[in-house]
Amino acid sequence: MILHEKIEAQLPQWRERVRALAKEHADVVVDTVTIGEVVGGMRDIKGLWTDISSVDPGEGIRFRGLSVAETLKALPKVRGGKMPMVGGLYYLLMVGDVPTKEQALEVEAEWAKRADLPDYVCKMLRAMPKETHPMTLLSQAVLALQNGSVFMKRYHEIKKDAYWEAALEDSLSLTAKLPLIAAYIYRLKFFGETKKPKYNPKQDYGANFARMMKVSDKKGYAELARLYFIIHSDHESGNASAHAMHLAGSTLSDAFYAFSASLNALAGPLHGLANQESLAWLLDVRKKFNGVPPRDELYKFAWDTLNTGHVIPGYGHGVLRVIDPRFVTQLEFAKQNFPDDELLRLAELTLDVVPTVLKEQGKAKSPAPNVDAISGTLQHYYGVREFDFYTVLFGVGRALGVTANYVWARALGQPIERPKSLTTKMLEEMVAKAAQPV
Ligand code: CMX
Repeated sequence: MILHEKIEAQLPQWRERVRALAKEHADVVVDTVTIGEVVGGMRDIKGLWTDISSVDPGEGIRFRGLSVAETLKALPKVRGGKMPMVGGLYYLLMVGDVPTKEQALEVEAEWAKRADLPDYVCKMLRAMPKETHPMTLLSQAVLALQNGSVFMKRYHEIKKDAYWEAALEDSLSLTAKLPLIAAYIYRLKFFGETKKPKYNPKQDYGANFARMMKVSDKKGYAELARLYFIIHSDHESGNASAHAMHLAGSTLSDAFYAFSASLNALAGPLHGLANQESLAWLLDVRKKFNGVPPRDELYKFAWDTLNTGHVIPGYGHGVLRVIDPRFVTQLEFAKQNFPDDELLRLAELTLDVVPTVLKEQGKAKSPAPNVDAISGTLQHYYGVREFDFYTVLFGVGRALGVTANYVWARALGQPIERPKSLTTKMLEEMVAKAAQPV
């Protein structure tokens, strides 16, 4: 398998680099930690290590060194498509190089081989109460697949050096099944359909997903699916879903256990849920004004949101200090494909008004839009209007990045994660000590 071959070829060199860091430079100081950071959710503490992606506050995400725009330009496309094949992105994340079209197609073919959903998983999903949240169903389905884990089966036979191979096997099977699981959940939950969708090996990941979702007679949902999965794949290691996967995986839980943990973190309103909140805010505006309001009315509406103690969803970011390039790419996609859509015009007006309002309020460190400010608008246009499903879409994309991290963490022998905790009293003693004259 191409990913196996390409990763294996790089391992001696990577392992030597890691050995040198761990053995010869272990005492070099990376960061100092303040009490503010400890009580502030460990924000900004440099304590994780990954080569899959990195986020620069002034620039945004880079996948293996490539910005979003560079990634979309460099990766191979299907014939007639403008958005890259998701298989090419997975190759880039796993291997670190831009693939040729043939290499991207090899990953796509590998997924097609593994894209089947056991009947018992569908049966389990059907047995769940109707009101179960789609994210619960997704996490359950992933966990239900755990009994097929190659890592779990081989664990006692293989040496540490070979863990990554079993991890890769599981990651490929998991990512291959996710579009089927997500589409099955969508059709079951919102339309009562129980028939299992079929993956077509002649279509790529994005086209398969779009067809299985059966959402739209408008052309272009396959292109949006490709774009959506690619830009949501990774955002370095410290975000909650990536970190949850890494932490669970560090105990040598297999990829199914670890990704279910990742999804459970993604399901929270402070993480994966903001895209639906953002669309809901835009729809509220549209309802109140019966369309796109004049600028001054929107300005007032935004202030009203802040004055009632709420945040304006889709704006601000924990790390980024510029417009999120993932927002920019989605806005360009929308302008190219449906420039006259009313909700898009409203999202554009919001882009003009909300940063001004947030700057005037003076609290948010960044008044710029993030990825979530427009992703719901795009799904809405193509007919995916069931808000509860949006985090599932995020989860399918996120699997690509977190499994690449998981495979490399095993390949480089990253240990079980175990930061040290302190009690409140210990922190207070540190404060008292720091206040004493020297
Ligand atoms: N609307 C109103 N107030 C905002 C705001 C927004 N969009 N963004 C930040 N603020 C406020 C914060 O609530 C905070 O207020 P308090 O001091 O009263 O607690 C203050 O500005 C400072 O916040 P910050 O340091 O700039 O931002 P944080 O790192 O604390 O939070 C985030 C980041 C994303 C949670 C925040 O900007 C927010 O709530 N945005 C709206 C929700 C959203 O879009 N979330 C999706 C983020 C995308 C992602 O994580 O991928």
